Amino acid sequence: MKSRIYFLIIVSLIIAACQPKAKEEVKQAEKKNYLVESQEAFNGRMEWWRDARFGMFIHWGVYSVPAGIYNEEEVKGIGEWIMKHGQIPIEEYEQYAKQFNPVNFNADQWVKIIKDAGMKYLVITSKHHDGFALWDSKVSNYDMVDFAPYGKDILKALSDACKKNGIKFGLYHSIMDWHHPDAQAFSYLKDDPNKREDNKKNFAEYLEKYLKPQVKELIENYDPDIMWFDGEWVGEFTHEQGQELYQYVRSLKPNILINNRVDKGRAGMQGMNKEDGVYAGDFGTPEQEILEAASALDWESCMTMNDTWGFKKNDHNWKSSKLLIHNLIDVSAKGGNYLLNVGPTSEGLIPEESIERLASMGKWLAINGEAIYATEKRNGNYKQGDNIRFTKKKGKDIYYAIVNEFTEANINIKGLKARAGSEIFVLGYDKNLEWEYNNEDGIIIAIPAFLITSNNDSTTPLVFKIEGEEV
Ligand code: FHN
Repeated sequence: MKSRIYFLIIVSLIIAACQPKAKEEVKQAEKKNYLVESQEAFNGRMEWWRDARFGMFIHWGVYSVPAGIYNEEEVKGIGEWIMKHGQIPIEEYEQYAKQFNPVNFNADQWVKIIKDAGMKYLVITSKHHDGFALWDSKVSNYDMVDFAPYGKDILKALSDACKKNGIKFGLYHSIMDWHHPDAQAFSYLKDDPNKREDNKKNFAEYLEKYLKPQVKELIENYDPDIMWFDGEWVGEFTHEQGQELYQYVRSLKPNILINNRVDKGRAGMQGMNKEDGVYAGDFGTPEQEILEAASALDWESCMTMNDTWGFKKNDHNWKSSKLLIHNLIDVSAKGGNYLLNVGPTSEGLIPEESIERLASMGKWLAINGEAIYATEKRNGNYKQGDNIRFTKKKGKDIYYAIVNEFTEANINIKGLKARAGSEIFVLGYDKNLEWEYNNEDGIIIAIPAFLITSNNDSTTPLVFKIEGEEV
């Protein structure tokens, strides 16, 4: 009898031991490989982003408190790097966090500025390299709610305001972390070759126990449309970890978009290394640059309006509205997106200079937006000299010739043939224009005098809408 009982116990123990393994195996088999995706599924996921063309980048964090000044001296370089460039010890930098109290922050106002600018999405720093979290993290106390006097969750307010207003919501998240003890390694402290292996081990722990749980919080609590990683270049972060992070994020939200800096595939600032899909990431991220030519790959040029991402009180080197509008056109013609940065103050205000420029862009887009949004990514003819850029409406035989400046009474547009009998318009003016076509000169459009005289106001560049084909 006893031996039968022993036998039964042993059998049930064996069954119990096998049980979780079998479940684990099923789980493994079910684990989806998000690095492999059909073109159709990828196109579907990317659609809103490709149509959007124009988004706001927001670099906001503790660095807006010193605003470029440390020990009464100007620290050279970009504002959000002040901790590194000023060699500010962690405990001292934390004191700035204790003063970070943006009482004038108003999420609805920010989203209104975004909408009025004609932007369709935003990407804000949930955590920059300094490690400070803008949301109420349960993984760490080094955040806006637990560590700073403000005590309110910035990402909650912004994600709600975005949802309410139909603006897509993205999060910039730094892989490098100057604050976390296990992430110090080559990135911040002096690199000691004898400690490299330990550093890698520590960093792997930081990824598993800190970065990934924080990313999980972000995705579960704020439902972002984009995870925009950065700080991936540090030696202790590997390609395999990048692929794994990509898989992890997609497993939490399958239709999310992730930039290429989740992995090690950024090829310089142009950032377009896709090498047979070896590197993870849905789009390239040229920084402070616009690709030299059109590309059929997905890319987004991120750019500052002055010389810093995070607020610096003495940076007044603003780009003109005209240049910013031209950049947006140039990027769109080459099939990319434009992610234009603002660096709010520690009080929570977007600088006036930025607001003015965004308003001008919005004014231009309100008239000419159809030549920018939902235009087709293609490898075709995207420009004529420096003065003209071409875009094409998605899925239609409609082209836009966007002319920066002109003084002549006629304009010749080459590389396009207008459909016989079709009408050519300038967006914003309700009269069709006289035109003719010949093989040598292309489309010759007569420019009415009133359009030439308005050349310098905010309606320019002018957009000619042409139905036809490329030749
Ligand atoms: O080091 C950062 C920098 O502070 C800023 O966030 C930009 C934005 O693309 N990215 C990094 C450098 O590539």
